[in-house]
Amino acid sequence: MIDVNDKAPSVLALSGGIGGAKLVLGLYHELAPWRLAIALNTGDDLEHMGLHVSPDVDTVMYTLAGESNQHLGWGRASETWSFMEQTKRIGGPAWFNLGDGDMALHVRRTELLNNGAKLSDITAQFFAAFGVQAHGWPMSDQSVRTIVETVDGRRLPFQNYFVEERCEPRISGFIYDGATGAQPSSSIIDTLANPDLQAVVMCPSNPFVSIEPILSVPRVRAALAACAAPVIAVSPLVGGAAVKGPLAKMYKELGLKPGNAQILRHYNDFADGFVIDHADAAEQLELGLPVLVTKTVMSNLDDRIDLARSVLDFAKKLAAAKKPRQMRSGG
Ligand code: FO1
Repeated sequence: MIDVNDKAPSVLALSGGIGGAKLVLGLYHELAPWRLAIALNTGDDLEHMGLHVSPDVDTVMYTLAGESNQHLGWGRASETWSFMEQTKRIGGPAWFNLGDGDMALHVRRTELLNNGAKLSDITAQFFAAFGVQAHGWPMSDQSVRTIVETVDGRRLPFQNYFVEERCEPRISGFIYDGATGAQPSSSIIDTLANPDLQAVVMCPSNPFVSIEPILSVPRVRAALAACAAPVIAVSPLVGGAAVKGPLAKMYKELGLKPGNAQILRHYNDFADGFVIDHADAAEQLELGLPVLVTKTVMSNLDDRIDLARSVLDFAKKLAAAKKPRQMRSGG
């Protein structure tokens, strides 16, 4: 019997990017809404035209509110673009598109931040305003920004790499600028320590630019390693290629063979189970931990819900075998 006064989440998802938001939606439909919490990547955040924009926060909020732009994968549905048209007309930056409705979030978020509000409190206000009952927790209230290092010696803020330069530069590495001095979200740390937590889900996002920023915040990795609930990682790769985005290209440019063994290296310290697609079933024997082989490509809402259900069932199976453990070295 669910105690409706107990709003503690039973599942914590770590999500960034467009792929991650798909599974978050499946989990949102599968669980009682308040039972889902999402650790949100803010490494993609940027200051643009004096505004603080939090893409991965907004993508999850729009997705759970049923207002996401299915065509673009980001931003809101039935958006208009007068602001951008008029911005270009007067010589403003054209490379990063801010929709008219979307602008309300950026202007209001910037105003509240400038008045001293915390990003986590602002996000809770916005989620409530959009009728989203899941808990959306930015990984930190401090600034942690993903910087992409390129082989020609540049350090590109993430959106300049991803949007302005369309992921074309050859990369040599990543910096999570600000991570060492950042405090992790206390909600995330407390939830990971909650013995009633039933599962942690690493959503199928790009590990380098959507999940590692969250893991780079001090104490997050240790909290995951000490978590009593099963930690399930869902691979963003199918057949060695990223379902969406630049992941396979990143692996190649780093001299690494794109594949599930590589994905797992990001999560070795704490993953209890790994979910891969049927296309990669042959790899399961070499991965060295319990593997669920299922359909991980999510083309519609049913796919999102089915994958969420499979992941939660897998976690239940692993929960019996799970014992708290110390953090393993390497990773
Ligand atoms: N992605 C683009 O490819 N082009 C854009 O102009 C763009 C603008 C934008 C504005 C707000 C926002 O929340 C997201 C936006 N995105 C855009 C997507 C964004 O770059 C990605 O969703 C994430 O940062 C990657 O996970």
